[in-house]
Order: sequence, then structure tokens, then C-alpha cells
Amino acid sequence: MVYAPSSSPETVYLPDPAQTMVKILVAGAFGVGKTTMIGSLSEIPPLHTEEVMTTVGALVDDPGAHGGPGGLGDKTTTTVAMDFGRYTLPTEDLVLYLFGAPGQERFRALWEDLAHQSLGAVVLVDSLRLEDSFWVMSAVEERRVPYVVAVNNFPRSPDYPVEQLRQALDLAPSTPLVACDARDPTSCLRVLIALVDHLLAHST
Ligand SMILES: Nc1nc2c(ncn2[C@@H]2O[C@H](COP(=O)(O)OP(=O)(O)OP(=O)(O)O)[C@@H](O)[C@H]2O)c(=O)[nH]1
Ligand SMILES: [Mg+2]
Repeated sequence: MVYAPSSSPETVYLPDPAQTMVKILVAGAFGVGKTTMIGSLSEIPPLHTEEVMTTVGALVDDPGAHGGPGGLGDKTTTTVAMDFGRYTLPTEDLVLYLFGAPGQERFRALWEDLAHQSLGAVVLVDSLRLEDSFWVMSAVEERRVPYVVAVNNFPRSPDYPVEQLRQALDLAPSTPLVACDARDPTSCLRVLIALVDHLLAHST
């Protein structure tokens, strides 16, 4: 809806009352592609809070950032507060406000506000570092936010069979598990659709 008061040349945009607005949390361990996913999906310029990782922080930042087991040797920045983006599902008139959580557990205090009143969550995981996702899944479950798990497609990560992944992550049978490439908007959209389907199926 557009509101243009005659006294002002500026156009003021008001929310369309026919649209439903929903808060969605995008969570995951360090470097699994949360910021990338929100950047791929957002129809507005996304808000990022990236800070450069320095050698001073090397002891507390994930060792994978420095060419260790995580293999993220080319990653130079990390999210220190949040990401924010917006995606509208046109057929549903559903506006998804996407809040990306920081991936490092030392920023966990920020989760209280980020997860507050989230209707659902995407938990991104890297199959190379499944164990890094456990605290994230616990944090989402503690807040009783329904979620889907999206396995981000890194070339160096093992391609485990779905059942093996579900077992390793100890997923409830009803929790959807989907594959994705966080750089690809179509792939990310499939994750959002899986989440919306999951939320609708459990909304009664
Ligand atoms: N090959 C591949 N690379 C990816 C994919 N998604 C993200 N990346 C790369 O992985 C790195 C980490 O991505 P980020 O989006 O910063 O990860 P993050 O989860 O936001 O990281 P933190 O906020 O630090 O926890 C970046 O260099 C991305 O370009 C993917 O699907 N495939
Ligand atoms: Mg990030």
C-alpha cells in the first residue's frame, strides 16, 4: 500500500494489511553459510554485521577459519551480531523477515532477542562439521522454535545418505532435512518453502 500525503512529495510505504509478516531465524554453526543465504534470498539490501577476524581473535574464533579442519581458510570475516533480510512469498502473501544469528557460541547471548517470537527456523549445517551444529539445534529446541535442517553444499563436505545424516543429527522424524546451496537463491527458496510447509503442517 502506498500513502502519498499531498503536503509531502515523498512517498510513504505502509504495510499491506493483506500480508502476513513472519519472523524467521536463520541459525547454524560458524561458517556454514548463514550470511550467504540471507544475501541470496533478500529482496532488500540485507543488513550484515561482519567484522574482520584478526590474529588476536584466532584463539577464540573457530580454528576452521585459519585453514584448520573446517577448511574455511579463505573466510576473513564473521557475523558478530546479526544478519537481516526480507523475502515475500507472493502466492501466500507471506512476508518472511529473516534474522541471521551469529555462528560462534560466544555470541549466544544475542540469541534471546533474535529468537524471540520467531515462528520458525532454518538450521544450516555442514556435513563435514556436524558436531558443531549440536549446540545450535539445542538452542533452537530450547526456545521451542520449529525448524528445518538445511545441509549446505560445500564441495569438500562428505555426501552422506539422508538416513545416516538424520541419525547423526538425531533428528525427530517430523523435522525436514533438505540439501541446499546457500549461494543459489532458488535453492534457498526451496528451504524456505520446506519450512513454511512444516509450519503449516504443525499449526493446528
Ligand atoms: N561452496 C560453497 N561455499 C559457500 C556456500 N555457502 C557459503 N559459502 C562460502 O562459505 C563461507 C562462509 O559463509 P558465510 O555466509 O560467511 O557463513 P556464516 O554462517 O554466515 O558464518 P559466521 O557468521 O561467521 O558464522 C563464505 O566464504 C561463502 O562464500 C555454499 O553453498 N557452497
Ligand atoms: Mg555470518
